[in-house]
Amino acid sequence: MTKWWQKAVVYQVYPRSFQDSNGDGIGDLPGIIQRLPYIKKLGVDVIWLNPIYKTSNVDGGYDISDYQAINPDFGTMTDFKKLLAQAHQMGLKIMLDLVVNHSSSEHPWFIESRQSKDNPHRDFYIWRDPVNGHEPNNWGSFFSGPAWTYDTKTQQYYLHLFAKEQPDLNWANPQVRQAVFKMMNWWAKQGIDGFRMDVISLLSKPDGLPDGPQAPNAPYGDGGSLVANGKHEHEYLREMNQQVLSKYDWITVGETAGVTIDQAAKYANLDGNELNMVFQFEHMGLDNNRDPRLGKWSDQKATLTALRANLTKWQQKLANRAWNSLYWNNHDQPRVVSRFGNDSPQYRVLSAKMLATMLHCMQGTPYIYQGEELGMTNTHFATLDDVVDVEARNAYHELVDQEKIISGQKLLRYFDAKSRDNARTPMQWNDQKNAGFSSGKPWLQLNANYQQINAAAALADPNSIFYFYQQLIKLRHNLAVITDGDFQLVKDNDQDPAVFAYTRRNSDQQLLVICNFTDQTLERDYSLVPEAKLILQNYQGKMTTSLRPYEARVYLTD
Ligand code: TEU
Ligand code: CA
Repeated sequence: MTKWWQKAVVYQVYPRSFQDSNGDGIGDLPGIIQRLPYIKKLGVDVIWLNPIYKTSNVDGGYDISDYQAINPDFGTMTDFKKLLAQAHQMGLKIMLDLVVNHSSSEHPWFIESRQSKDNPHRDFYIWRDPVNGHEPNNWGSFFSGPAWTYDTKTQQYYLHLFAKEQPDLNWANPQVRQAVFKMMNWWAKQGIDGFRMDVISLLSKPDGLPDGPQAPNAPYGDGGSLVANGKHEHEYLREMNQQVLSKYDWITVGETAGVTIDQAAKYANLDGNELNMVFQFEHMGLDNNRDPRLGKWSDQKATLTALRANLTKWQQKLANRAWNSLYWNNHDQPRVVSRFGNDSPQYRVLSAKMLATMLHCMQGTPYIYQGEELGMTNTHFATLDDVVDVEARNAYHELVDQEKIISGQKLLRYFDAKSRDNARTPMQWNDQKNAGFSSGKPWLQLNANYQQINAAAALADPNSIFYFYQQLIKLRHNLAVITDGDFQLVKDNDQDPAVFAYTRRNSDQQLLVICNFTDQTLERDYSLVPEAKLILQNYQGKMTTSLRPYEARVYLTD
């Protein structure tokens, strides 16, 4: 039986960058309330809000100092309740971000924990003695530098897989798990509709915390690959499911860096005793640098062949075992039209629609990141001063200043392609002052193209990317085959370097999806049956026999 969240489409809001209501340059909850009609108009079912909790804001709110309080920059609990009530009234559900692999170092638990070795909260976190005067192992943090910080007060190191202000919680401690489950049940009582779970695959750390694999000349070893999908991971999630999730008709999605198909099949198993679905990351790593020391920092382009092979694998190998999530973008990823499409004025709209078609006709629950429905593009970082995000700034410090692996100029060009700030530039509402985002100075520089690319222009243009997404969402709601059909590549398409063509089929419908990933006009023959109806295309006017640049077509046979 189809679950409601299998037919749903989610819209992701990054509150800091969505809509400022009081001129302080920071997006806020009243701003989101103002924009609910816009989100409703798009036709989505669920809104996912990035963290809205009290935070020291070292990592965009992913360093939480009180899980049950609202970040005052964003408003108050009253504002949140108003947002929830208004969204519900409009038929929109709200899912929150659950960040419980780590807390902020300003969380009272950690403030207590670092006081003394026998503090009742000591074991809420992961403390170790120095080894030969050094860190307990070779792990590097995902945000550069070592994953350990020495605390002079108690002369031990604490573990932080992310920034040093984000100490990892010790999930092996049942008190930690109970405290988290209690907090989740409290949010359930407030009436929320689900959680997106931050780096949930990293909860269970390996016994003995051994060194990780270390690339030649790399400053640190890779702890992440040892931690991901650890020994007790599924035990913890099943416990969470029993004590919290099973009680509510929620939508839950785990952010699971390093997840394989077989692991995903466990996290998102159809028995429903863990999560509904996970975000896998393989397609987000296809354009990584070949030098492992540079990781994601690159201006490399993924080939269609690699992208298709990857997405096809996830479509087919998860079918009837678990449920996929579908995404091109989020607050950590560069803008899809710049990354996998073509953001030149000539092809931006066409290629954004093509990419949307490719993703939204697949099986899974699609996620749209704010501004994706406008075809917002990557931005440009002229100097390091323009770069705000902790991941990029720390990387610059380590790779340019300390290790001298790359020049500053080169790394800035890689930031243009990959920095998380690309996703976080303020939402472009109109061509007025600060794009209608704020009457004050925005916390992060706007993308310079807001006069051309903005919501007001999109809403006034019947052929805009916005209305194209609206059509795709309607299609999903109306055509069962998009939810339940099987997925097959068109014959020999796996060899095609330029076109992605697949079918979706159930017992009474067939969908044929054809996407030209290039700026070339191409000749292809997919031997269409005469009954096939063209139900969606990204060009207006007369059909041609050849595929035009970035052309996308969807045919239905029933
Ligand atoms: O991101 C997890 C994660 O795997 C990051 O390494 C992320 O993929 C990376 O920044 C992309 O280069 C989650 C959140 O989505 C992210 O915003 C947080 O910074 C991070 O966890 C820590 O909470
Ligand atoms: Ca504000």
